[in-house]
Amino acid sequence: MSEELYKEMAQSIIEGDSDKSVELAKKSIELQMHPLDTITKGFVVGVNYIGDQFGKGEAFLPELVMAGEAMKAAVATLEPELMKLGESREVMGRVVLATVEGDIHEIGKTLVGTMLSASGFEVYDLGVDQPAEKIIGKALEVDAHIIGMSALLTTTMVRQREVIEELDKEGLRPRIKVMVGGAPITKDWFQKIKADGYSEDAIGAVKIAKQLVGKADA
Ligand code: B1M
Repeated sequence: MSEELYKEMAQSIIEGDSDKSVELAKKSIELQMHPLDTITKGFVVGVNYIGDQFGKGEAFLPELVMAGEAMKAAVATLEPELMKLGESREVMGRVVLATVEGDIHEIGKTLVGTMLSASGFEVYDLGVDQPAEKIIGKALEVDAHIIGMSALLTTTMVRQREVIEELDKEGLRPRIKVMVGGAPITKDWFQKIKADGYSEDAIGAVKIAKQLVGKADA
């Protein structure tokens, strides 16, 4: 049953059909399916397929845009369910979150933000295409414990390093810790740019953020 539904979810993204993806997201809620399974086993399969096709020149920009919209709509429908997963009452810390300058990919970053909020972090999500000065300025304004940066393009991941260099220049680390993520981000890159934390997915991001504020699960 769920396998069939996961396939339909992936297909709705491949077809860029936002009405269908929202309908399926609602159905998964009715069926009390785990929202993270719905995202990773269903919708993400579709968006990855379109991404691969686009990379091979077998899908075009409008298809990528429509798939992105359908994915965004599905994740937004699931957001209240994702928030229920954490139900943490303890305040864990403040996180300034952004997709770096020149990069408008927001779905993964938003998912990470939702999971952090659900786990008790106060999240200031600046959105996409955010320059270093805006990210650092906000972190100082709210006295953030963590800056979280997402980058989906090999051409924009270098912006993560620029923010870290700027923080170091201003002597703001280790007071402010830096967590990085996004599809092209690897352990090698995280070590190379001397970030404080890195994760491949939203669940991992919560775990790392808790470690960074000294509140890791026992
Ligand atoms: Co873009 N795009 N895109 N795109 N797009 C990729 C990234 C690409 C790999 C597709 C491909 O060619 N195969 C490719 C990048 C190639 C490269 O750099 N090597 C690419 C390209 C080329 C482009 C354009 C340049 C296309 C063009 O215009 N010619 C353009 C760039 C625009 C720009 O940013 N300046 C572009 C545009 C777009 C859309 C706007 C159409 C759309 C985004 C819509 C939106 O966000 N509102 C889009 C999409 C949808 C994708 C793919 C298909 C899917 C991305 C996504 O949402 N994934 C993507 C291919 C792919 O990644 N498979 C692709 C689902 C999401 C849940 O996963 O974002 O990886 P992800 O987040 C994960 C983890 O990475 C991690 O946790 C999340 C949850 O598990 N994570 C973190 C993310 N951030 C984190 C932060 C953390 C920790 C973990 O700590 C702070």
